[in-house]
Amino acid sequence: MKYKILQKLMECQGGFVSGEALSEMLGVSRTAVWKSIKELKEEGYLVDASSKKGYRLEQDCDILNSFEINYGLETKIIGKNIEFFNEIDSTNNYAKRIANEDCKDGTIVAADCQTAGKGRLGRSWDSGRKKGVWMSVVLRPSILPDEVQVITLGASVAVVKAIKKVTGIETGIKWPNDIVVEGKKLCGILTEMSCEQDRINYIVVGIGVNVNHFQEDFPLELRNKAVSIKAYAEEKGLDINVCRKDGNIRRSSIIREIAGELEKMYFDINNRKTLNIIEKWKSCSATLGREVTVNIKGVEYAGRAVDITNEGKLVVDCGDGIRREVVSGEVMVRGLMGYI
Ligand code: BT5
Repeated sequence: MKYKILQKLMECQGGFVSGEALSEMLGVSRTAVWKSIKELKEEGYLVDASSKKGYRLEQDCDILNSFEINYGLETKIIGKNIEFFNEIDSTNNYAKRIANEDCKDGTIVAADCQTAGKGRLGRSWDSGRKKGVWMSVVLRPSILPDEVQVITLGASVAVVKAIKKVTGIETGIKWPNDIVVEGKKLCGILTEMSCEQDRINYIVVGIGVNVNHFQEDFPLELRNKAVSIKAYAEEKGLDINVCRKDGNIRRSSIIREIAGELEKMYFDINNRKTLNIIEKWKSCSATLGREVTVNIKGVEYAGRAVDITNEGKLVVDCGDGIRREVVSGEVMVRGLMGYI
């Protein structure tokens, strides 16, 4: 009920609606309206109440919940089902659990805060309250398990495009799954899969975007290598769209844009147009053309990242003259200049 009332208040765009009108429109008592308004206030919404005029939403705070994510979402599959948590251990863990229980294709799990956010290979992901987009998407693509890499590449492209659309900021992709800006990590992607030999049961794409951190919000060990959209914009003096009341970037807009872009990529994948994704990835790459070091089964090679194969493997022209194809997970790629 509270979100139905919120929707009515939003539709009034800063105007007043009387409690009576709200109770009539929604077919509930004035007390029920009052209770919902109280709940909205507890969630952080600023609602102005006047005994004569009724209620008015003094919008413009970055509040994240399933209503905000869904409001204006125009996708067909991604985000048709949304599960939101104020706090959770890891959205990826929860998404895997509900994927095993047959949740809908395209389900989004999002949280305000993660207490045990995960990176790859058992690493942890710092996911402070109200600071970022911590989300996972359940996908059931019609591809083979060994083609899964293209999903991670497509998800990175989707995030780059979404950030550009909402904030105008150009970011780059460090192969295969880091979104970086000026050498600092702004977003990480963790793809997890359940499959049989020739069939994928589901894929969970976990996306963590640093959005509203000040640089000092990051733990000490990350301060030199992590950045948020807001911290970057402030450092560069960029004029980006923020909420008037709290000066934060609206995380729900970023999630909606990611959902929209991810869906385009998902359709491409299901229609076997993976080359489209590879081409888009190349155009956003911060790795191609760079000197990199790769570690293949314990042996380190220095070389130059020259291409990406149609399956999403990185091609490295190594110092010994051999071109090696590198798969993520088995291999660590570190640029010689830190994060790029
Ligand atoms: C990743 O791993 O970059 C994947 C991160 C995926 C996080 C999302 S959030 C929603 C979903 N639910 C989850 O539990 N996870 C996903 P990796 O490439 O292994 O990078 C991890 C490393 O990045 C850490 O060891 C730190 O050095 C660094 N790091 C940790 N938190 C960070 C942050 N918030 N921003 C930038 N770097 C961070």
